[in-house]
Amino acid sequence: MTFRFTTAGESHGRGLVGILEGIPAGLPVSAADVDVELKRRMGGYGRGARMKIESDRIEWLAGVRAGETLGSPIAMLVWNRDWEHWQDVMAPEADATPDPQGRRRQVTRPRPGHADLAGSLKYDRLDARDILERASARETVARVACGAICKKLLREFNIEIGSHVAELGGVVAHPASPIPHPVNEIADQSPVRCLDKEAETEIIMRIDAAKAAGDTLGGIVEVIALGVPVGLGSHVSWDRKLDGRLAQALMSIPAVKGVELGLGFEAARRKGSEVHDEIMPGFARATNRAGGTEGGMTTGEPLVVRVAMKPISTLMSPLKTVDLKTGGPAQAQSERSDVTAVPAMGVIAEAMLAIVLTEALLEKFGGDALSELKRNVDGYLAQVRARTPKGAAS
Ligand code: EPS
Repeated sequence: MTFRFTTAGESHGRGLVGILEGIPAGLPVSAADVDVELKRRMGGYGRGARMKIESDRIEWLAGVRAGETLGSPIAMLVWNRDWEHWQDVMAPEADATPDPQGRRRQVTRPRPGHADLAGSLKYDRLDARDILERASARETVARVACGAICKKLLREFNIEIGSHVAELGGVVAHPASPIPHPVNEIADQSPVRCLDKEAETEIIMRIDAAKAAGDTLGGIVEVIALGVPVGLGSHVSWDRKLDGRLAQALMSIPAVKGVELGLGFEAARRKGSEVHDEIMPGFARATNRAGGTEGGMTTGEPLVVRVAMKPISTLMSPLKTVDLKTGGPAQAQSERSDVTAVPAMGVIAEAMLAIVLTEALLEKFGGDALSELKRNVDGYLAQVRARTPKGAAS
């Protein structure tokens, strides 16, 4: 069985499409299951005016009938409400923009940090809008829609994914330890999805200050998956290692610059005795510094991934650049944008984690129908239980 996931759509184009193939037949799904995740993604203190225009909701295009998946590719559409204001700029027809030099709202002063310059050179575009419209994080709407279906599937196996903001604008949160669960029930109450109230207040002040200065802020999100069975992914080949696949998927989120599993970079500074998680009777672990993988496979412990996002590269107080039209020095283009999107990035990271785990689950257990997949998972869990020393949780 092939699992595939792709998206299409430009930020100010007609809309966004997400396509997901390989989800077994018989999974109950509703538009509300998806829309609730889209709404979470739209939130977060520090977002710009665009989120007041949009009201993201999916329309099913394919793959679902009578509230259940069919096993066929699932296609979902989200209209861009802002398209209304951009029709003449973004129209697909040639006669709407007869002269490429005469296009409206051209971007010829590439923003340092954005895809503008490299993309314009690579794709031989004079107007960097041809690049930035797709490079925009608006695309993540479609990722979150696909991730919502994956989350629904994972929940059938008691796998639950959540996230919280661990750091924003240089303010480090100190949440209670262990992190309370379900983490999203608490994180979603906070305007910056932070579990530490004191840090939340400070973060909001920093966002306000950055906005006043025409600047932007980055941060770190921790994403957690509970209930993941031992043995997803594999040690046998580089491209089957789950940690590598997670890193790729999370690093692909716009503006993400770093991904750590468990202790991450900190593990490199410690002795082995302070890093590895001792195996206790019943195969329980004394600690989970590995963050839930060993040898490219899940250990059965919570998956704990930290994702670092750089500050958004559209600055209202712009940096130096070179004008693509004149070749002369200029100030980078300023467009309406967000001061920070770190809280939203957590929701997107949850979606990407759900997509990677779904792919790994389907590749290990197969199944065209949910019933078949469940039998396969149950058989494997019974096998693992049989090998687990008595009196222990498995
Ligand atoms: C983005 C710029 C802003 C963000 C956008 C990502 O959009 P606009 O230029 O329309 O104000 O709001 O994010 C979204 C639209 C979204 O849905 O997350 C960028 O340049 O990446």
